Amino acid sequence: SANAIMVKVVTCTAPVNIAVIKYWGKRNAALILPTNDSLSVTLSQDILHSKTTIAASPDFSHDRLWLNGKEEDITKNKRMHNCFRETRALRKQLEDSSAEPLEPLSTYPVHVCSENNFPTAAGLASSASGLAALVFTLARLFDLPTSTSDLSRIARQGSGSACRSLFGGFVAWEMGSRDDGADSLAVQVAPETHWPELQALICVVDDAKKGTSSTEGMQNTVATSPLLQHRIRDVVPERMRDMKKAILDRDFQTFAEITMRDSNQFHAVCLDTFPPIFYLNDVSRAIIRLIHEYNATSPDGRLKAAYTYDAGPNAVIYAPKQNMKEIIHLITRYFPGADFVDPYNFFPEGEVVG
Ligand code: 2P0
Repeated sequence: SANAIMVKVVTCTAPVNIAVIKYWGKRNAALILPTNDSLSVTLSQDILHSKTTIAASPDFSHDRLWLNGKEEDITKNKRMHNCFRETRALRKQLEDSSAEPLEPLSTYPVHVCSENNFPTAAGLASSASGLAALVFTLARLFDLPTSTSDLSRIARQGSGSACRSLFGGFVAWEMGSRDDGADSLAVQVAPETHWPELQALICVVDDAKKGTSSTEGMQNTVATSPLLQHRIRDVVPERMRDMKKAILDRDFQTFAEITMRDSNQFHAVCLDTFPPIFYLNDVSRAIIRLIHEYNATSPDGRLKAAYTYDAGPNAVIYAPKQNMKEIIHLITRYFPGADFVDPYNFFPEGEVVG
Protein backbone atom coordinates (compact mmCIF):
# COMPACT_ATOMS: atom_id res chain seq x y z
CA SER A 1 0.00 0.00 0.00
CA ALA A 2 0.98 3.63 -0.23
CA ASN A 3 1.64 3.64 3.54
CA ALA A 4 4.03 0.68 3.52
CA ILE A 5 7.37 1.41 5.07
CA MET A 6 10.63 -0.27 4.21
CA VAL A 7 12.54 -1.69 7.16
CA LYS A 8 15.36 -4.22 7.01
CA VAL A 9 16.20 -5.95 10.29
CA VAL A 10 19.16 -8.22 11.13
CA THR A 11 20.20 -9.83 14.45
CA CYS A 12 23.64 -11.29 15.27
CA THR A 13 25.63 -12.23 18.37
CA ALA A 14 29.33 -11.86 19.17
CA PRO A 15 31.36 -13.57 21.90
CA VAL A 16 33.56 -12.32 24.75
CA ASN A 17 37.34 -12.75 24.50
CA ILE A 18 39.87 -12.90 27.35
CA ALA A 19 43.44 -11.90 26.53
CA VAL A 20 46.40 -14.07 27.54
CA ILE A 21 48.82 -11.45 26.17
CA LYS A 22 47.33 -8.14 27.16
CA TYR A 23 46.59 -5.05 25.11
CA TRP A 24 47.39 -1.99 27.21
CA GLY A 25 48.48 1.22 25.50
CA LYS A 26 47.65 3.13 22.31
CA ARG A 27 50.08 4.79 19.93
CA ASN A 28 47.15 6.55 18.24
CA ALA A 29 44.06 7.13 20.40
CA ALA A 30 41.78 8.35 17.58
CA LEU A 31 42.38 5.32 15.35
CA ILE A 32 42.82 2.94 18.33
CA LEU A 33 46.26 1.71 17.27
CA PRO A 34 47.97 -0.29 20.05
CA THR A 35 51.55 -0.12 21.34
CA ASN A 36 51.88 -3.94 21.25
CA ASP A 37 50.44 -7.10 19.74
CA SER A 38 47.96 -9.03 21.89
CA LEU A 39 46.46 -12.52 21.88
CA SER A 40 43.19 -13.81 23.29
CA VAL A 41 40.93 -16.81 23.64
CA THR A 42 37.36 -16.33 22.47
CA LEU A 43 34.85 -17.86 24.89
CA SER A 44 31.88 -19.97 23.86
CA GLN A 45 28.97 -17.86 22.59
CA ASP A 46 26.47 -20.19 24.29
CA ILE A 47 27.28 -18.69 27.66
CA LEU A 48 28.48 -15.11 27.21
CA HIS A 49 27.59 -12.95 24.26
CA SER A 50 26.29 -9.61 23.11
CA LYS A 51 23.22 -9.80 20.89
CA THR A 52 22.57 -6.90 18.54
CA THR A 53 19.56 -6.19 16.36
CA ILE A 54 19.79 -3.42 13.78
CA ALA A 55 16.93 -2.00 11.75
CA ALA A 56 17.48 0.34 8.80
CA SER A 57 14.71 2.45 7.29
CA PRO A 58 14.39 5.62 5.20
CA ASP A 59 11.59 6.57 7.62
CA PHE A 60 13.88 6.78 10.64
CA SER A 61 15.02 10.32 11.46
CA HIS A 62 18.47 9.55 12.92
CA ASP A 63 20.76 6.81 14.24
CA ARG A 64 19.69 5.58 17.68
CA LEU A 65 20.98 3.05 20.24
CA TRP A 66 19.26 1.08 22.99
CA LEU A 67 21.67 -0.66 25.36
CA ASN A 68 20.14 -3.37 27.55
CA GLY A 69 16.72 -1.82 26.96
CA LYS A 70 17.66 1.78 27.75
CA GLU A 71 18.21 4.43 25.07
CA GLU A 72 21.68 5.99 25.10
CA ASP A 73 22.61 9.33 23.61
CA ILE A 74 25.11 8.54 20.84
CA THR A 75 25.49 12.01 19.33
CA LYS A 76 28.98 12.33 20.85
CA ASN A 77 29.88 8.64 20.54
CA LYS A 78 32.80 8.87 18.12
CA ARG A 79 33.52 5.16 18.27
CA MET A 80 30.03 4.12 17.17
CA HIS A 81 30.12 6.69 14.41
CA ASN A 82 33.46 5.24 13.23
CA CYS A 83 31.74 1.87 12.82
CA PHE A 84 28.69 3.40 11.05
CA ARG A 85 30.89 5.49 8.74
CA GLU A 86 33.21 2.64 7.71
CA THR A 87 30.48 0.07 7.06
CA ARG A 88 28.31 2.60 5.21
CA ALA A 89 31.26 3.50 2.97
CA LEU A 90 31.67 -0.18 2.05
CA ARG A 91 27.91 -0.46 1.42
CA LYS A 92 28.04 2.64 -0.79
CA GLN A 93 30.82 1.05 -2.90
CA LEU A 94 28.62 -2.02 -3.30
CA GLU A 95 25.60 0.07 -4.34
CA ASP A 96 27.68 2.08 -6.83
CA SER A 97 29.34 -0.95 -8.43
CA SER A 98 26.33 -3.29 -8.60
CA ALA A 99 24.80 -4.12 -11.98
CA GLU A 100 21.38 -4.60 -10.36
CA PRO A 101 19.97 -1.62 -8.45
CA LEU A 102 20.43 -2.21 -4.70
CA GLU A 103 18.38 -0.81 -1.84
CA PRO A 104 20.25 2.38 -0.86
CA LEU A 105 20.76 1.14 2.71
CA SER A 106 23.92 3.24 3.04
CA THR A 107 21.69 6.32 3.24
CA TYR A 108 19.16 4.99 5.80
CA PRO A 109 19.36 5.83 9.51
CA VAL A 110 19.60 2.80 11.79
CA HIS A 111 18.12 1.77 15.12
CA VAL A 112 20.47 -0.45 17.15
CA CYS A 113 19.33 -2.61 20.08
CA SER A 114 22.12 -4.38 21.95
CA GLU A 115 22.05 -6.54 25.02
CA ASN A 116 24.45 -8.77 26.92
CA ASN A 117 23.25 -12.11 28.24
CA PHE A 118 25.50 -11.54 31.26
CA PRO A 119 25.37 -8.73 33.81
CA THR A 120 27.27 -5.73 32.44
CA ALA A 121 27.92 -4.87 36.07
CA ALA A 122 29.84 -8.11 36.53
CA GLY A 123 32.92 -6.22 35.35
CA LEU A 124 33.33 -8.65 32.47
CA ALA A 125 34.51 -7.18 29.21
CA SER A 126 31.37 -6.04 27.47
CA SER A 127 32.82 -3.48 25.07
CA ALA A 128 34.65 -6.21 23.12
CA SER A 129 31.58 -8.35 22.43
CA GLY A 130 29.30 -5.32 22.10
CA LEU A 131 31.31 -3.50 19.44
CA ALA A 132 32.12 -6.76 17.61
CA ALA A 133 28.38 -7.53 17.47
CA LEU A 134 27.66 -4.00 16.19
CA VAL A 135 30.14 -4.26 13.31
CA PHE A 136 29.23 -7.83 12.40
CA THR A 137 25.49 -7.02 12.37
CA LEU A 138 26.07 -3.91 10.21
CA ALA A 139 28.08 -6.06 7.77
CA ARG A 140 25.19 -8.55 7.54
CA LEU A 141 22.58 -5.79 7.26
CA PHE A 142 24.54 -4.28 4.34
CA ASP A 143 25.37 -7.69 2.74
CA LEU A 144 29.06 -6.77 2.78
CA PRO A 145 31.42 -9.32 1.21
CA THR A 146 34.17 -7.98 3.50
CA SER A 147 36.59 -10.51 5.06
CA THR A 148 36.57 -11.09 8.81
CA SER A 149 40.02 -9.50 9.26
CA ASP A 150 38.86 -6.42 7.35
CA LEU A 151 35.78 -6.22 9.59
CA SER A 152 38.07 -6.58 12.62
CA ARG A 153 39.86 -3.42 11.49
CA ILE A 154 36.53 -1.58 11.68
CA ALA A 155 35.60 -3.13 15.05
CA ARG A 156 39.03 -2.01 16.33
CA GLN A 157 37.89 1.59 15.81
CA GLY A 158 34.89 0.87 18.06
CA SER A 159 36.98 -0.65 20.89
CA GLY A 160 40.46 -2.11 20.58
CA SER A 161 39.72 -5.50 22.13
CA ALA A 162 36.56 -5.83 19.97
CA CYS A 163 38.65 -6.67 16.91
CA ARG A 164 39.59 -10.00 18.53
CA SER A 165 35.93 -11.00 19.10
CA LEU A 166 35.28 -11.27 15.34
CA PHE A 167 37.01 -14.66 15.36
CA GLY A 168 36.47 -17.77 17.47
CA GLY A 169 39.28 -19.79 19.00
CA PHE A 170 42.73 -18.27 19.47
CA VAL A 171 43.13 -14.80 18.04
CA ALA A 172 46.05 -12.40 17.60
CA TRP A 173 45.61 -8.66 17.18
CA GLU A 174 48.60 -7.61 15.10
CA MET A 175 49.50 -4.03 16.04
CA GLY A 176 50.76 -3.26 12.53
CA SER A 177 53.26 -0.56 11.64
CA ARG A 178 51.28 1.83 9.45
CA ASP A 179 50.17 5.25 10.68
CA ASP A 180 46.73 4.85 9.05
CA GLY A 181 45.98 1.55 10.84
CA ALA A 182 45.45 -0.43 7.63
CA ASP A 183 47.53 -3.32 8.98
CA SER A 184 46.27 -3.25 12.61
CA LEU A 185 43.80 -6.14 12.62
CA ALA A 186 42.90 -9.54 14.07
CA VAL A 187 43.96 -12.90 12.66
CA GLN A 188 42.95 -16.35 13.83
CA VAL A 189 45.87 -18.35 15.23
CA ALA A 190 43.79 -21.54 15.59
CA PRO A 191 40.05 -22.32 15.60
CA GLU A 192 38.20 -23.36 18.78
CA THR A 193 38.18 -27.00 17.57
CA HIS A 194 41.98 -27.06 17.74
CA TRP A 195 42.15 -27.35 21.55
CA PRO A 196 38.75 -28.30 22.99
CA GLU A 197 40.24 -29.58 26.29
CA LEU A 198 41.21 -26.01 27.23
CA GLN A 199 38.47 -24.38 29.28
CA ALA A 200 37.91 -21.05 31.02
CA LEU A 201 36.36 -20.46 34.43
CA ILE A 202 35.20 -16.95 35.32
CA CYS A 203 35.26 -16.13 39.04
CA VAL A 204 33.18 -13.08 39.86
CA VAL A 205 35.11 -11.52 42.74
CA ASP A 206 33.25 -8.22 42.68
CA ASP A 207 30.30 -7.44 40.42
CA ALA A 208 30.36 -3.68 40.94
CA LYS A 209 31.55 -1.57 38.03
CA LYS A 210 34.11 0.91 39.31
CA GLY A 211 37.67 2.10 39.06
CA THR A 212 39.64 3.53 36.18
CA SER A 213 38.27 2.92 32.67
CA SER A 214 40.61 1.05 30.32
CA THR A 215 40.68 3.86 27.78
CA GLU A 216 41.70 6.47 30.35
CA GLY A 217 43.98 4.15 32.33
CA MET A 218 46.05 3.02 29.38
CA GLN A 219 46.64 6.60 28.21
CA ASN A 220 48.06 7.47 31.64
CA THR A 221 50.24 4.36 31.46
CA VAL A 222 51.62 5.35 28.04
CA ALA A 223 52.36 8.82 29.37
CA THR A 224 54.06 7.82 32.63
CA SER A 225 55.25 4.20 32.83
CA PRO A 226 58.86 3.32 31.94
CA LEU A 227 58.00 -0.35 32.58
CA LEU A 228 55.51 -0.22 29.69
CA GLN A 229 58.36 0.73 27.32
CA HIS A 230 60.36 -2.30 28.48
CA ARG A 231 57.27 -4.51 28.03
CA ILE A 232 56.60 -3.22 24.51
CA ARG A 233 60.21 -3.55 23.36
CA ASP A 234 61.70 -6.49 25.21
CA VAL A 235 58.85 -8.72 26.41
CA VAL A 236 55.75 -8.93 24.21
CA PRO A 237 57.38 -9.80 20.84
CA GLU A 238 59.01 -12.94 22.26
CA ARG A 239 55.87 -13.86 24.22
CA MET A 240 53.74 -13.60 21.08
CA ARG A 241 56.02 -16.06 19.27
CA ASP A 242 56.16 -18.46 22.21
CA MET A 243 52.42 -18.25 22.87
CA LYS A 244 51.46 -18.94 19.24
CA LYS A 245 53.72 -21.99 19.25
CA ALA A 246 52.32 -23.18 22.61
CA ILE A 247 48.77 -22.95 21.20
CA LEU A 248 49.65 -24.76 17.98
CA ASP A 249 51.43 -27.49 20.04
CA ARG A 250 48.60 -27.59 22.66
CA ASP A 251 51.41 -27.08 25.18
CA PHE A 252 49.56 -26.13 28.39
CA GLN A 253 52.83 -25.63 30.37
CA THR A 254 54.03 -22.80 28.17
CA PHE A 255 50.49 -21.44 27.65
CA ALA A 256 49.88 -21.32 31.42
CA GLU A 257 53.22 -19.79 32.36
CA ILE A 258 53.04 -17.01 29.75
CA THR A 259 49.38 -16.32 30.63
CA MET A 260 50.14 -15.83 34.34
CA ARG A 261 53.34 -13.85 33.71
CA ASP A 262 51.60 -11.57 31.24
CA SER A 263 48.67 -10.89 33.56
CA ASN A 264 51.14 -10.09 36.34
CA GLN A 265 53.18 -7.79 34.11
CA PHE A 266 50.05 -5.96 32.97
CA HIS A 267 49.14 -5.28 36.62
CA ALA A 268 52.75 -4.32 37.36
CA VAL A 269 52.54 -1.78 34.52
CA CYS A 270 49.34 -0.44 36.11
CA LEU A 271 51.21 -0.05 39.41
CA ASP A 272 54.08 1.65 37.53
CA THR A 273 51.63 4.22 36.14
CA PHE A 274 51.77 7.53 38.01
CA PRO A 275 49.46 7.95 39.85
CA PRO A 276 49.15 4.14 40.07
CA ILE A 277 46.12 2.15 38.91
CA PHE A 278 44.88 -0.74 41.09
CA TYR A 279 42.60 -3.36 39.57
CA LEU A 280 43.30 -6.39 41.80
CA ASN A 281 41.86 -6.63 45.31
CA ASP A 282 42.68 -8.91 48.27
CA VAL A 283 40.48 -11.72 46.94
CA SER A 284 42.11 -11.48 43.48
CA ARG A 285 45.54 -11.79 45.08
CA ALA A 286 44.40 -14.68 47.28
CA ILE A 287 43.22 -16.55 44.17
CA ILE A 288 46.64 -15.94 42.56
CA ARG A 289 48.32 -17.52 45.60
CA LEU A 290 45.81 -20.38 45.63
CA ILE A 291 46.49 -21.25 41.98
CA HIS A 292 50.26 -21.20 42.59
CA GLU A 293 49.79 -23.49 45.61
CA TYR A 294 47.54 -25.78 43.57
CA ASN A 295 50.15 -25.94 40.82
CA ALA A 296 52.82 -26.74 43.42
CA THR A 297 50.86 -29.88 44.45
CA SER A 298 51.20 -31.32 40.97
CA PRO A 299 53.18 -34.59 41.38
CA ASP A 300 55.08 -34.21 38.09
CA GLY A 301 55.63 -30.47 38.50
CA ARG A 302 53.34 -29.72 35.55
CA LEU A 303 51.08 -26.68 35.78
CA LYS A 304 47.39 -27.50 36.26
CA ALA A 305 45.81 -24.06 35.93
CA ALA A 306 46.56 -20.44 34.97
CA TYR A 307 44.91 -17.23 36.15
CA THR A 308 44.50 -13.98 34.28
CA TYR A 309 42.95 -10.63 35.28
CA ASP A 310 41.81 -7.70 33.13
CA ALA A 311 40.95 -4.16 34.20
CA GLY A 312 39.07 -5.38 37.27
CA PRO A 313 39.30 -7.84 40.20
CA ASN A 314 37.55 -10.84 38.58
CA ALA A 315 39.67 -13.92 37.84
CA VAL A 316 39.59 -15.99 34.69
CA ILE A 317 41.15 -19.43 35.20
CA TYR A 318 42.32 -21.38 32.15
CA ALA A 319 42.82 -25.11 32.68
CA PRO A 320 42.46 -28.45 30.91
CA LYS A 321 38.90 -29.72 31.28
CA GLN A 322 40.04 -32.64 33.49
CA ASN A 323 41.16 -30.21 36.23
CA MET A 324 38.14 -27.89 36.23
CA LYS A 325 35.97 -29.67 38.76
CA GLU A 326 38.89 -29.85 41.22
CA ILE A 327 39.58 -26.13 40.72
CA ILE A 328 35.95 -25.17 41.35
CA HIS A 329 35.92 -27.24 44.54
CA LEU A 330 39.21 -25.65 45.65
CA ILE A 331 37.94 -22.11 45.10
CA THR A 332 34.56 -22.74 46.75
CA ARG A 333 36.38 -24.28 49.75
CA TYR A 334 38.55 -21.17 50.25
CA PHE A 335 35.98 -18.61 49.11
CA PRO A 336 32.58 -19.93 50.23
CA GLY A 337 30.78 -16.90 48.81
CA ALA A 338 32.42 -17.13 45.38
CA ASP A 339 30.29 -16.72 42.27
CA PHE A 340 31.13 -18.38 39.00
CA VAL A 341 29.91 -18.07 35.54
CA ASP A 342 29.51 -21.81 34.93
CA PRO A 343 30.05 -22.19 31.22
CA TYR A 344 30.45 -25.94 31.17
CA ASN A 345 27.40 -26.66 33.25
CA PHE A 346 29.16 -28.31 36.13
CA PHE A 347 26.22 -27.05 38.16
CA PRO A 348 23.16 -27.71 36.01
CA GLU A 349 20.84 -25.98 38.51
CA GLY A 350 21.74 -22.50 37.29
CA GLU A 351 24.22 -20.41 35.39
CA VAL A 352 25.81 -18.92 38.47
CA VAL A 353 26.58 -20.86 41.63
CA GLY A 354 27.31 -19.41 45.05
C1 2P0 B 1 42.86 -6.87 26.75
N1 2P0 B 1 42.06 -4.95 28.13
O1 2P0 B 1 43.80 -7.18 25.99
C2 2P0 B 1 43.17 -5.80 27.78
C3 2P0 B 1 43.64 -6.36 29.06
C4 2P0 B 1 41.93 -4.78 29.54
C5 2P0 B 1 43.11 -5.45 30.13
O2 2P0 B 1 41.48 -4.57 26.02
O3 2P0 B 1 40.05 2.03 24.67
O4 2P0 B 1 38.13 -1.75 26.37
O5 2P0 B 1 38.18 0.57 23.86
O6 2P0 B 1 40.50 0.23 23.01
O7 2P0 B 1 39.48 -2.55 24.39
C6 2P0 B 1 40.43 -3.22 27.56
O8 2P0 B 1 40.58 -2.20 26.63
O9 2P0 B 1 39.93 -0.29 25.39
C7 2P0 B 1 41.36 -4.28 27.19
P1 2P0 B 1 39.66 0.68 24.17
P2 2P0 B 1 39.42 -1.76 25.63
O10 2P0 B 1 41.76 -7.44 26.70
